[in-house]
Formats: sequence, C-alpha cells, structure tokens
Amino acid sequence: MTTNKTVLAWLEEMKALVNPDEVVFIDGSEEQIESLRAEAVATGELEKLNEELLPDCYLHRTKVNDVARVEGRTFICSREKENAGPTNNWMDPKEAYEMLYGIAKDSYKGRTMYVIPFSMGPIGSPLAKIGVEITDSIYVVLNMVIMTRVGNAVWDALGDSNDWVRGLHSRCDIDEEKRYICQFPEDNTIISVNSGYGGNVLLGKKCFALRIASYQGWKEGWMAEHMLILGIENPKGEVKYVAAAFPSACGKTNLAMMIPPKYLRDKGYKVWTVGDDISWMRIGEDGRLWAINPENGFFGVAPGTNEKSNYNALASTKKGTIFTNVAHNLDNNTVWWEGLDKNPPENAIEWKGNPWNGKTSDEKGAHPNSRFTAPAKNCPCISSEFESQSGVPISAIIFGGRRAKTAPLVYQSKNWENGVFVGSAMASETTAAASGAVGVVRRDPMAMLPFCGYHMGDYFRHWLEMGKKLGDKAPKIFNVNWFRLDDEGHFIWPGFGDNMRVINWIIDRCEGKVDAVETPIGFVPKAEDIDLTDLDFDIDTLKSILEVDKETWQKEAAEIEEHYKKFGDRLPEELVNQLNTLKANLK
Ligand code: OXD
Ligand code: MN
Repeated sequence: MTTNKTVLAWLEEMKALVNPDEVVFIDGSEEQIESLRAEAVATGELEKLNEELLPDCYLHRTKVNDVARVEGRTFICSREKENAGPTNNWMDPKEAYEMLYGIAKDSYKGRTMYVIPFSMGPIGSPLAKIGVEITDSIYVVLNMVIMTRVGNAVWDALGDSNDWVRGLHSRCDIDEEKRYICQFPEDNTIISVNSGYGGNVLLGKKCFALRIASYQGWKEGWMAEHMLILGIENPKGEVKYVAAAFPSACGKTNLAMMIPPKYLRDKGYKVWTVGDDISWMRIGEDGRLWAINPENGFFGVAPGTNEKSNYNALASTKKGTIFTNVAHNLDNNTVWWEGLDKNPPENAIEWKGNPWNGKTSDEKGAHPNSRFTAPAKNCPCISSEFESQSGVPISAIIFGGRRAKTAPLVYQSKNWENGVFVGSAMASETTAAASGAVGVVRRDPMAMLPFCGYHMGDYFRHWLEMGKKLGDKAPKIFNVNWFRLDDEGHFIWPGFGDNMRVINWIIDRCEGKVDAVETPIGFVPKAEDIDLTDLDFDIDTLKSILEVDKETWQKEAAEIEEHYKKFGDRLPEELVNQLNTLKANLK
C-alpha cells in the first residue's frame, strides 16, 4: 500500500464515482496473482490451457464487438483544441470528464475495484515513469502484470511524488456506442470505458507509453516513440543498438526477434531483443541518445506467427502467456491460429466461442487481430540489457513502411534534419499482392499517427530540437522497405532473417566503414556492399530495388506537399525547406 496523498485522494474520488463492492490492491505477489487466475477460471473469464504443453497459459475471448483499438473513438482532451492538432480527435476536457464520469458512475456495482501500481521501465530507472490503473477486470490485471512491472515496489519508487499517470478503466457494458478512450495529457490522466480489448484497456501501453508519454517527452525534453529496439552483436562481442519505427502490420515484432542467416551466425553474429513496440529515449550524460523499452512483455499479433516467421516470438508464448481470441484446440487443450502450422484442429472452438472444424470450415478460427500476451523474459534472445536502468545507446534510427515501388530497400538520410523529413513523410500501402496492384497510401509520420498525444507539427519541431541537442552524437537516420513488389506482385526481397544483411550495412555506415551512393533522396548502398552470401539473389535484382526513380519520387514529393498542408503554420520551416530541396534534387 501507499501513503502518497495524491494517490489516496484520487482513489477516494474514483471509489466514490464507480462504487465498487470491494477494493483490492495488487501487490505483485505470486499468491495474489494465482488466486486471481483461479477466480477468473471459476467465472469463465479465462480458460486454463494444457499445463504440460503450455504451463501457466490461459485463453480469453473478448466480446465480438470489441476486438481492436478504436481510433475513431480515441480522443486527445487538451484544453485547447488546436493543441491536439489535425491528426487527433479532440474533446473539450470539461465536457469529456462530465460525459465519462456519467458513463462510469456506479459502473463497479457488484464488482471489485482492482488498484494496479505499475512502472513503465525498470523500477527506479531515471527513464521510467509510474502509473496507477484502476479496473474492474481480472483479465486487465493479469495482462498488466505481464506487460508492465506491477506491485508494492512501485509505491516505494513513487514515494510522495505527484508525477504519476492516473488511469481509470471500466468495462461498463462493453457498449460500442459508449466506448471512449480519452487521454488528458495536461492532467496525466487516461479514461477508458466500455471496452475489454488490450490496446484500449492495458492503459500502460498505447495510452500512457505513447500518447501521454509523447506529450511528457515534449515538455521534459525526451522522446516516446513507436519503435522496436534491437541489439546486434558482432563476432568481436561488440553490441550496437538500433531503434526502428514501422506502422502496425509491417513486421516490427519480427525484426525485433529476427534470427540472422546461418553464415552470419556461424561467424558469431547475434541479435538481442530489447523491445518490440515502444522506445523511450533520453540524452545521456555522454551526450548520446539512450533508450529503454518501457514494457515488460509482448502483446503480439498471433496469426502468421510460426516457427519460421518468428521462432523467438512463438517460443515466448510457451509459458505464462494469455491468448486472446485465438482458436481453442479441444483435443489437447492448446491454441491454434491461422498461419501457426498447416494442421488446423478438427475439434475446436473458434474465437467467437462456437464449435469449429479447421479442416472443413471456411470461417477463421482465430480473429485476425488475436493476440498473445507473453512475458519478455521468455524470449530466447532477450537482451542482457533489458533490465538496465540506463537503457542502451542508440546508433541508428530506422523508419520504414510497406511500399510496392517507391522506396528503395534502404537509404540513409543526409543528416538528422533530413531524417526528420523522411520520418515525417513516412507512408505505408495496402498491397493487393496477387494482382500486383499498388494499394492506398496512408501517411503515418514516425508510425505515430494514432499515438501522438499533441499537435504533430509541434512533434516534428520537438524532433528537430532533439537533433540540435544531440549534435554530432545524434543517431544516423535510415529508411528501409522490405516490401518492394515485382510485376507479378511477389515480394522481391526475402525479408525476415535476411534483413540482417541490410542492418549490417546500416551499422557499417554508422561506423564509417562503408561508402554509399548519393541520390536525390539520400545515400543508398553500392549493391556489392550488401552481403548476399548463401542467398539465391542476383546482384542485378538487388540493384533494381536500390534504384531511386526520379519520376516516381516527383509524384511522391507532390503527395508529401499535400500531406504537409494539414499541419498549417505549425509545420517547421526546416521541413518545408527539406521538401523544396528534394524537389530541386529531382529536377
Ligand atoms: C500494436 C499496434 O498493437 O501498433 O502494437 O497496433
Ligand atoms: Mn504498436
């Protein structure tokens, strides 16, 4: 328990509002967690899976209307509308509190109020931050216990400080019409009602670690980014760290846990996972940029995860994991999802709870956004620095997206400012691989479109300011595109572990070990500098995906100009100049 007056006062206020039958403080002890698991099993909220094959693993199904983040119902409630910017939904905070308190009033009647003290980042780290979530859902408690650091040690670290984030979650009736995910950045407050789905209710993740934290980082001079963090160890045992931002569904978890090709493993190369989704970064005493992963687990998409696509992610789910909305194999009481293997169960229950025969049914067994919540410590390649209080120094920042034609396999920005331009113009396409058609482009600056808690023009300005402070210690900024398509709509680059070949070029560039070719958009590799050992991939094909086609880029520049219009006068002048330079380079 805590004696922190600001916490106790808020809890009293919340208790009077939601009116629970009882209040339970989550202390982080194994006994308490075990008794909550047992209670959730008794009520049917969780199903216990095969203890031998999947020890300490559970299955949960959400309501059918509640299976994903709801961007249309997510609001930034800053005092001034202008400060939420053109990329966020906005609600006046006074009106929002009134409406949300109206919805939450008495909503815990007959239920328990769980109080979860949690730390984002290793407890006590100068890069970490503390939150308190109250919830009426054991599922939320058990997921938060995996995804964050929970328990009494958090109260000790907080002491009397008022620097903590308030999170109110109430399932209410899971009514879609009254579902709201509201962030109040100026009040360090989150309110989430009428959902039970992870991204909406595990308030430490997107709501705090990105939306609130991006605002805090702006005010306090640090960065909260939608980035994986990866360590690459060379045969001499030196480890370099990179952070990479890709929009959802572009393979962040796969890159974060990739297995290098055999010839590199034989030489002694290794990959270490620090994080797969979020990176908090501060300038350290040595002037470099240092990063922690504020999370303690992986909330990964299950479909498509298998031994080949992501061996390490799959291994992470083998114990202490909660599966949500996957298929339940009744023959051996385990789980299954599309893309796990080619052997779907015949005697199963699909994600909605109906009997399902995977061999004959046309319906999906698992929801496409079904998830595993797995402890980071399960990951076979978890970094030894995962618990480090100071984090890891970042050598390179990598942006990327899914582009069928435009972006080359990899290029390096000319400098930090140019790199911010590259990130601000980031985009990803939906692909219709079968026909080779190019899909719709969605601009997703720094992969933060749904997650930036303030005006995105100010966010770009903050990036530029960070670059000035970092000076020549700034990480180098790159862009990658694993998703170039040929005329038949097939991916050209093999991807997955072979992406290590590109990461090695990036690290060589950071160390000044390799030359590059200057193009209008930045520096691309000389084809012979991407190591193709043991790969059935000819150098001409490689050249074709390193090409920068002027006409395509002229179109791209025109689209960026259009995209920039929405930021109005908060768009930093430097970025307008960058765009003009690009246009001039393309003439
Ligand atoms: C996620 C997302 O769940 O980005 O990580 O949508
Ligand atoms: Mn994400």
